[in-house]
Amino acid sequence: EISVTEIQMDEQQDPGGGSLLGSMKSRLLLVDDDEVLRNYLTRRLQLDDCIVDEAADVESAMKLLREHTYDLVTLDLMMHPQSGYELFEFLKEDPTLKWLPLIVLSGRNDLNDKVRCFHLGADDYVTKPFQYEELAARIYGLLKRTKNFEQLAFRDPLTGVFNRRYFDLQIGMELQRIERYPAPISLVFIDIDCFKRINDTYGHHVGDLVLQGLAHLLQVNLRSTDLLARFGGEEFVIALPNTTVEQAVATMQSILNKVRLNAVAQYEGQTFSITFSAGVAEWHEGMTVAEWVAKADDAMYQAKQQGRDRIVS
Ligand code: GH3
Ligand code: MG
Ligand code: MG
Ligand code: MG
Repeated sequence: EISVTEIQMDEQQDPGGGSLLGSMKSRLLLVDDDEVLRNYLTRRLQLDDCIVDEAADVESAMKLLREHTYDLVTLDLMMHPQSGYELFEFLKEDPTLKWLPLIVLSGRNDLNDKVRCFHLGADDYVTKPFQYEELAARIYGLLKRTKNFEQLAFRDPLTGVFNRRYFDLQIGMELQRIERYPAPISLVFIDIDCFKRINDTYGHHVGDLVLQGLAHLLQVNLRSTDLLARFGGEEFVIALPNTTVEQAVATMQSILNKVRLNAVAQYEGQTFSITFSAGVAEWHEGMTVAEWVAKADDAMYQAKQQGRDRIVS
C-alpha cells in the first residue's frame, strides 16, 4: 500500500535542501464546503505527514493561495456562493499558480463535468464517495511527477542547487509577499576567486568538484528559508529573507571563513581550497529584481577590486 508519507523519503535525498518555498513536507489545500469531509481528510493527510490548510469556499481559497505556496489543491465543484469552477479561472490567470497540481473531488459523476475540468486544467478527478487510500495514492503519484519535473526544470544538474530560472520565479513571488507583509530581505552575489586558474592548473573535472563542494558548503551553512541558486558558471546568488544587509554580511563573513579554512574538494589525494568575493544588497521598496541583482553584483565587483576574498555591501 502506498502512503503519502513515502513522498518525504524521496525528498530527503534532495541535495538542495530547503528553499524559499520552505518546508520539505508537502503542503496541501483542501477546498470543500463539506466540513466533515474536510476534517476527516485533514486528519488523515496530517497523519501521512502533510501540512494541510482548508477553505470552505472559493473566496477563502483565493486568499490562502495568494498568501501561501501549495504543492497541491483538491477542489470540490458544488460549493456556495461560487462553484469550484470559479477557482479554475483564478488559477489560470496567475502564472505562479497556473501549473499547481489540482485534483477535483466531486460528488458529480458526470461525463461533462469530468471533461470540462480536465480541459480547464485539472490533473485528476475523483468522485465522492471515495476511499482515502485511493485519493492518497493519486496525490502521491501527482506530487511525485511534479517533483521530478521541477527537479529537471529548476535544479542545476552539476551542483544540485536551484538554477537561475527557479531563482527568478521564486524571488518575484517573495517580493510580492514582502510588499504586503514588509520585512527585510537581502541578496548575496558570490563569485569564486581566480577560478579559471583551478581549471587551467588541475583540469575542468577538478573545477567541477570545486563548484559542487562550494555549493554544498553554502547550502549546509544557510537556513532552510534561504534561497541558494547557481546564477552562472562560478557565480551563486543567495536570497536571505528576514535579514538586513548587516546580518547578511555577518553570515557571509562566517561562511567565507569556513570556506577559506576547509578544503572544498578532494581529487586523487589532493585537496583544493578556494576563496570567493561576495556583494550584499538589501532590497528596498520599488526596486526591481534586476536592479537588486545589479546592486549586489556591483558590490561583488568592488570586492574583486579591493583584492578579492572579502564581502562588500
Ligand atoms: P575572478 O577572481 O576575477 O572572478 O577570476 P576568475 O578566474 O574566477 O573569473 P573568470 O570569469 O575569468 O573565469 C571563470 C571561469 O569559470 C571560466 C570558465 O571556464 C569557468 N567555468 C564556468 N562554468 C564552469 C563549470 O561548469 N565547470 C568548470 N569546471 N568551470 C566553469
Ligand atoms: Mg460541495
Ligand atoms: Mg564570474
Ligand atoms: Mg570568478
